[in-house]
Amino acid sequence: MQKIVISILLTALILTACGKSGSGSKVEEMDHSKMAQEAGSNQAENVQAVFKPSTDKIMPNQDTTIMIKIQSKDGKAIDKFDTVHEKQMHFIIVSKDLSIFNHIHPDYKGNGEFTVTTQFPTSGEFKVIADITPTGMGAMSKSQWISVQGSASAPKAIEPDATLTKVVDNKEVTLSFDHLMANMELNLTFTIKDAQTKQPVTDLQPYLGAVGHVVILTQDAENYLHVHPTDEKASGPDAKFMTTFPHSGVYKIWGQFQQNGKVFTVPFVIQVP
Ligand SMILES: [Cu+2]
Repeated sequence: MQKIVISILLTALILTACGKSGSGSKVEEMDHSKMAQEAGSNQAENVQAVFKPSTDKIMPNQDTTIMIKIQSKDGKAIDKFDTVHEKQMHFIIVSKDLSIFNHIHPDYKGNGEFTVTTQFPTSGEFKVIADITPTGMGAMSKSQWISVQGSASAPKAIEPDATLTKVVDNKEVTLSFDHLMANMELNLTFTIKDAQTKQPVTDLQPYLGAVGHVVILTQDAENYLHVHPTDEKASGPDAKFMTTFPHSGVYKIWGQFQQNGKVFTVPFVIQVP
């Protein structure tokens, strides 16, 4: 009898210890990074991207071709890329105040060279971000500021949203988190309803091979977060993703989803405590 009591007590003690320190998730994090190291999957430091616009005077609202060359630190072309979410490169363009967002897909020309033709809608500074997975080197992003000619209008302040419900293209989209903390893997869920009828939207179509695509940037556009869907095959009303915010601060999140053949983009600004 006494033995049983002791073992119950011990179990309780162990459970309490795990719960209290949150050491469970820390251990898990360590395991992940260890695994990544062992797989040699993060070689971002050894890879560079050269962004070459077709002109050094980029004008707003005019077709501009940008060549993106992916190479090693010593200038050797890197020429093999994994296809991730149906593409070998995802290319994100944002204005400095993050009010303008564009997500496009450059064509791979071989020999580490991609090209894309786009238009910048205004003057000012834009950040371009290439999201790639060179084969065997892991997922990474490379970015550069690009200047568009003309006098830019004053940047808008980036303020955290008071409410995480937005209406876009007649869809009411609510963003929620299981817990909102820096430096901890977390789940973010977009819940999508018809804005008029309030009925759950259940006929989302796959977009880039998943229920949706999410981009997250720090307020200064310097940090591009890795986000992945946790249930790729979902069709709504919930679209779930996983990410880790590297530090506290203000982040902008764009969720992109497809219904009836049309992609809609929902932006949110959040404060991570
Ligand atoms: Cu993409």
